[in-house]
Amino acid sequence: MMESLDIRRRELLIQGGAAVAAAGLTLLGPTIPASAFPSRPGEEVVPWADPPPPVAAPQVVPRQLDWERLDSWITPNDRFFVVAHYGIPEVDAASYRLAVSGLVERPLSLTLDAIRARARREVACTVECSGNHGTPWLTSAIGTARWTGTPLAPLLQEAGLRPGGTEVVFYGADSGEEQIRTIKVQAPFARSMSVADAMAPEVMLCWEMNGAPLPRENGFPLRLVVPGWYGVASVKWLKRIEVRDTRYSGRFMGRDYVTVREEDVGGRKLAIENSVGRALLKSAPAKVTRQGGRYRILGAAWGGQVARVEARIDHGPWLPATIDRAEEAEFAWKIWSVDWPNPSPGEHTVTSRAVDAMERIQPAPEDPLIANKRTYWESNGQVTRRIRLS
Ligand SMILES: Nc1nc2c(c(=O)[nH]1)N[C@H]1C(S)=C(S)[C@@H](COP(=O)(O)O)O[C@H]1N2
Ligand SMILES: [Mo]
Repeated sequence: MMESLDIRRRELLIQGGAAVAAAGLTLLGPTIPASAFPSRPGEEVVPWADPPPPVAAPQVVPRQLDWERLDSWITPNDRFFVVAHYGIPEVDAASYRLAVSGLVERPLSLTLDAIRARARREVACTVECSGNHGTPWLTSAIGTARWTGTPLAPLLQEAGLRPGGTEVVFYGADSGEEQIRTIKVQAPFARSMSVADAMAPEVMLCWEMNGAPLPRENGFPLRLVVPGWYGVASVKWLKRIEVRDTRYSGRFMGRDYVTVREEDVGGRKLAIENSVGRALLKSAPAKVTRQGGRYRILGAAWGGQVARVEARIDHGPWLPATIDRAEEAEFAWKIWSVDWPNPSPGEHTVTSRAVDAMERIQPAPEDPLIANKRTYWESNGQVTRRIRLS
């Protein structure tokens, strides 16, 4: 039986709507569908005037989203971004085994069939690389998919966590040569989470993406999906899960994907470092469209409990965006749009900002959170795009 996290969420929304209707409220006014997609008849995309430069590391990032082509809540597999730090390994499904080892009562070695026979779940979630918008050529390392798999927590429970186990390490089948101080070693791609974080009900082992087997580049035959975390947590080509009693501090925990930010500590600037983890509140304009003489801006917002989104043109006032309620899920981006009435010809900028349920605002580039950062990860500052209108 398929239990879907976003269906449960939608039921809640429907109940909420029913409560409003029952109270006889007409807050919502006439029901004008606020759907952003499909595009309206005759609507065309006005291209951005600031296309990103060529990708500096095409082997690591072979594909990114095309914001101007964003026309669905779900990103089709062949348009989904790919990040592969050690190349794209070919894993043989027939001989594949997932090992569960370390501080467990019963180490496991599972075939794909055994994993696929477990409780089936689906989660719609957005995956964003934490380097996205941190460097000019990485501005579209994001996508949203329906991931199908099985929850991780019951599997760890079956293996039996031994007392003292505090950390769960996820190893991919891919590895590469790393220079660490004076030595050179072959190191696997790996990430770890605390036992508490790994046991969260939404963490899943997935073998399908948007109803198809995982594409090779997105982790075939099995990947971890950690909703609500930056993409780096969702280990692809998953080979081994190890429970330990020490912190794991491989390259992707302790050297890369580490935010270094200067903070004022007693009048001195000190560099404070943190390993990238949960996704941060963010939004970006996706595209500007024209339908006859009418313009609108469409975008996405994600990485937190997005309550509302605002957009501004040039240095004008922040305009409230309409969030598309047609398709929503707890861990997936929200699609928003704003009408842009009577734009003047010439060059303009378009900026957006998301606001969360606690009224926290996506930071501006000059906010110390962003401005004092010395590494490019966790670049959730407001995104400004340039456009030229005729
Ligand atoms: N085994 C493995 N898993 C990995 C990576 C990797 O290089 N190797 N890259 C990570 C990073 S940094 C990101 S952003 C996401 C990207 O997922 P995608 O390629 O399916 O879009 O995968 C993560 N999982
Ligand atoms: Mo990433």
